[in-house]
Amino acid sequence: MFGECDDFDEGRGAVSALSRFRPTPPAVPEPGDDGRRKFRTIWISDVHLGTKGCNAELLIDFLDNVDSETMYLVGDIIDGWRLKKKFYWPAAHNDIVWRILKRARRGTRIVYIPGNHDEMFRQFTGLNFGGVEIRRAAFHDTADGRRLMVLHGDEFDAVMLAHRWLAFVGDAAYGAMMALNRWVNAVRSRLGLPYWSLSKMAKHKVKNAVEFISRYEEVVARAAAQRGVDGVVCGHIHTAEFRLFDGVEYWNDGDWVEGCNALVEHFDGRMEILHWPEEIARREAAAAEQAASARIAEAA
Ligand SMILES: [Mn+2]
Repeated sequence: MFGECDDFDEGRGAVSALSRFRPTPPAVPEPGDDGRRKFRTIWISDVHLGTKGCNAELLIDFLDNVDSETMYLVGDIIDGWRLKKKFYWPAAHNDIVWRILKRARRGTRIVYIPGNHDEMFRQFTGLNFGGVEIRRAAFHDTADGRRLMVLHGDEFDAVMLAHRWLAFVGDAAYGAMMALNRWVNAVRSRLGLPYWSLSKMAKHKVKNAVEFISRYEEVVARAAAQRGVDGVVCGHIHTAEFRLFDGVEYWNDGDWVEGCNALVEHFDGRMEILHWPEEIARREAAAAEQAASARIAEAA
């Protein structure tokens, strides 16, 4: 399917290409859907299928352990930019698409709001593929009557101006810069030149990244306030967060590249950000405890 990306850009034939798409059965079979934690709503975004960065195994574990009436895919689910440059599509990525479509067939309402990395799907806004509704943005009414605007969040890039990439300065890039810093200064010292701190510059940039995120959250919340809603749900900056700006709720559902987070709404309207690696650790600890008490009961 994704080898046909050029067809997508052509527009023509793309709709039929997408409607013909059937993922092959999953490499990792899906367990039964009983015993899953049930939520009213789940939001996930920034999965970046088609890249090595995607934590597909963790996302499969998440999908196999939770269920909801409605699920929002808040953009950057498939990384079309990267796929066009280099085709990368392991079995686990297919398993995720299969699970999402299966969920739609089981009756979960699935709303897909493409982001900037999967913007090739934006041309299908208003259409429905296998029970997946494609929207540019959505309004979600919570169980306790709050109205939330749901969008990917790249809409604000123009307002945020330059240095967008700074928000993505990762540990690996930082570490590489530190190594480079050591090398540059070893050379400089041999040449009799004074120490020059690349790391200081880097730290300044990281501080800028923190400021960027904070400013972004405020810009998005203010835009939501102008639309007269109670809050906003977005993704895009790979930073799961809840903040209140003059009573307007800002929720970011995080990502599945670094944080592995999801945003959920409980049946009473209460919302929660789940950090899935922590949920797995908790589940494994509970299982170990249960196994231990079973052994004690057996011994008694
Ligand atoms: Mn994005």
